Amino acid sequence: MSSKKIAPSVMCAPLLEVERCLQELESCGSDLLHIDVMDGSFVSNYTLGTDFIRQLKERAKLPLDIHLMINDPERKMDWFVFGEGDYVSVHFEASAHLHRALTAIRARGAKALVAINPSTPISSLDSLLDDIDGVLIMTVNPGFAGQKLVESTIKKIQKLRTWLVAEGYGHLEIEVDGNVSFENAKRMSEAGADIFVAGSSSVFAKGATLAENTENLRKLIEL
Ligand code: S6P
Ligand code: MG
Repeated sequence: MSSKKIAPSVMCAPLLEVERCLQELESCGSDLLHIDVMDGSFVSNYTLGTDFIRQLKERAKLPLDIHLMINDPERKMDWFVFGEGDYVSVHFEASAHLHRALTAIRARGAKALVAINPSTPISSLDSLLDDIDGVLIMTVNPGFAGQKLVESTIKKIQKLRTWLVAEGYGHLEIEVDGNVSFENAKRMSEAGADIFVAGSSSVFAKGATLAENTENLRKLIEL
């Protein structure tokens, strides 16, 4: 079985049809549900919130992959419902006390990931490697769906994978988020990405069903 995971981005679903989308995503082989949380401060947008996540957690069969694009996440971890087997990412750029946030995530049995923006160097992760289960590489600047890939991030994925292996942390997962399109996904996979956030440029692309798009994406990321 493949270790590559597809994480459809729920903010890209037609929000009044989330229930139908969930059923389709669950039956067509998605691995995680990517939930974008934006606070209007760390990024210039608002998206899915605490009540939505609570209800989703009760209903969803797949693990959640909560991407917190919020300032000072270490003060807010109790606001969010998650647990064993879920993934939670906090941004390096958004916290002065990252270890507190990471410890709180792991204490609840979830996987703790650090997210880094396209301009944040991978050396920022140096003192975090023992405290994380993976790294979320933003391949666009966070805030919106439908953006164009920041091309230099492909090399960054490869550099991160090489560095993690050299440091003895090759088991950490690399997640990519932003314009993970049918054109870009294969290169991201070859560079060493494990988890693929699938939004408007793949799973939710117009003209085909969620199942057809997921199958196409799966073929591209399997190496
Ligand atoms: C962006 C957010 C992402 C988007 C995803 C959309 O700030 O973190 O998770 O939902 O990137 O996918 P696409 O294919 O429209 O870029
Ligand atoms: Mg995201």
